[in-house]
Amino acid sequence: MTDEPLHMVGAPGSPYSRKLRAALRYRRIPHVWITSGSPESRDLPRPRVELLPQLILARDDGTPEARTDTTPLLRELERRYQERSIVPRDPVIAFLDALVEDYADEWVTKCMFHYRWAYPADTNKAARILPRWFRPNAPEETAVAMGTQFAERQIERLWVVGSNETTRPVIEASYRRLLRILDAHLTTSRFVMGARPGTSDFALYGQLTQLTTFDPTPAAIALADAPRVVAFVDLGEELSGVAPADDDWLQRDDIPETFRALLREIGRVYAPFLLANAEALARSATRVECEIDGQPWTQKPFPYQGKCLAWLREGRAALTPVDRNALDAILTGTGCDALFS
Ligand SMILES: N[C@@H](CCC(=O)N[C@@H](CS)C(=O)NCC(=O)O)C(=O)O
Repeated sequence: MTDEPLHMVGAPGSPYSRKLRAALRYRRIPHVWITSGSPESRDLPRPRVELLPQLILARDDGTPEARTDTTPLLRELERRYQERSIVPRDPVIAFLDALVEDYADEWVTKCMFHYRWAYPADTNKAARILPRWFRPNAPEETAVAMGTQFAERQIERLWVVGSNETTRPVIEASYRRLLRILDAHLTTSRFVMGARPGTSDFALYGQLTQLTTFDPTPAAIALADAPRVVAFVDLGEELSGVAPADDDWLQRDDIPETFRALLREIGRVYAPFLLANAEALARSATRVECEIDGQPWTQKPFPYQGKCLAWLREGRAALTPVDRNALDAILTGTGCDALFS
């Protein structure tokens, strides 16, 4: 690997950008942060799909390419950089880490999007601040117009991520439970994946940077219900000084009850959603209609989350029979096992 710093394009209000940046910092991978829309971003290669964050990586022939999607990007960085890995050695623990990462990226992000664009106080703040990150020197009326336009566009997309009057109670109750579950787990464990952070630590951190610090409504709930989680997020911003040891990961024969509680939460909300979403996609339905946590859930089918379920199933199938049995024993009774039956 060259020592050339990697160019990363992101935005402070993008939870996945925060996820990737925190991981690069922890892993001490040389990088430069370029704010999306800034003059420095103009000459960079464009990605196939305009998503944030983007990481400019050299192809085999050395030409630069803008890559997106933090989950495969973190695995690509594991191939290119050996030190300070964030993927647990034990394939069973690595699978659990990937499952929690997926839950953060695809379910907790519903909480993030819901609170930001369903609550006027949060929408106002986002509309006032987000455009100024992209165009810090824009004239006042331009910044205000951009804010209004961006908010209208995101509010229209609430239905896509599944935030609506039917799903509101399910989303909000799951956010509050997550705070309590993380608070309990972080009372006995420095990170979600043990005494060193895994990919799921950075995925949860990414979404929680918005929920516990930027968006006023969920931030007030986090401060009141789980100040330990708020502090965890502040610390996650810069972990390059952490000194991980090889045996600092969770151990498969000693899974803490507080981590099982997190698996049960995933089994309670994300697993039933993934299954119903896949079923709706399979019959080309225009709506996902199911029950989550004993309450009705409805939203547009989400193709990318159809892939997420397939990747989880491939990940489990790729385990050795011994490891798969060990994993299934851990997942039994959590509701996550329904994903693989
Ligand atoms: N699975 C992707 C999700 C990336 C994503 O959705 N990023 C948001 C910003 S946080 C985005 O670019 N949304 C497109 C848009 O708002 O047009 C990842 O993990 O990187």
